[in-house]
Amino acid sequence: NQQDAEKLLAAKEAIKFVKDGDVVGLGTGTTTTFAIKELGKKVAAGLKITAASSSVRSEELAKSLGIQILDLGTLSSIDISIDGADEFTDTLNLIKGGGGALFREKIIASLSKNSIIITDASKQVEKLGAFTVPVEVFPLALRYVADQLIKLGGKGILRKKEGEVLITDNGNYIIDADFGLIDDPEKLATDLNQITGLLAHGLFIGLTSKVIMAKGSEIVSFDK
Ligand code: DER
Repeated sequence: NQQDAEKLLAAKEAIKFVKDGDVVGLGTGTTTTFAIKELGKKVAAGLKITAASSSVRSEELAKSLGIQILDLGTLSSIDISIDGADEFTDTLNLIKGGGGALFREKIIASLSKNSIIITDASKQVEKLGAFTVPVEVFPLALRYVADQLIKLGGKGILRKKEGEVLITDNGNYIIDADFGLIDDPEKLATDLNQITGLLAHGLFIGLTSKVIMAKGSEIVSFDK
């Protein structure tokens, strides 16, 4: 369908920036899955890269395609990362975490010299916040974090999957917090960073080098 065609187009555009010897950060989600599959083809054709993954599922896909996976905890930098987003603005602020991998995704983005986000046309927004802000919560802080979110104006819902509370790859919970449209995402990000037990949130501010959006058969890039 049109959205999948856009995701593939954006993915193909992003991997043009990957070169021999790169350590590549792999994101998570349906758009990034297209990019990992495209990278697998280039590796099979001789591209020499290593990679670090933001989720078990992305790691398993990459390994199945012959991409060598490194231990993220040993890396002092990543040359280029490719990931998706749930929302982005033309100032390159993002909401991420729809796929539940935001903690490792944020580690990868923080380590990346070049952090590329790929999206279909549906992700561009004027103002962040139509999508809820996912936060990764240490289980023993669940009630405390939920109360702090309410104080910040965020009504949180514990994320479930097939009726069961979702447990992330890191053994934590996710709360999806509805702050409504966010006037000052930098301020909210700072406030969220102060909450003990809130391990990561889906506001990615100042972490992105480029957004590659596919709109129909066109590519639109947004640069820092
Ligand atoms: O969870 C994430 O941050 C994903 O990158 C998500 O935001 C985008 O997923 P999609 O490519 O399946 O829309």
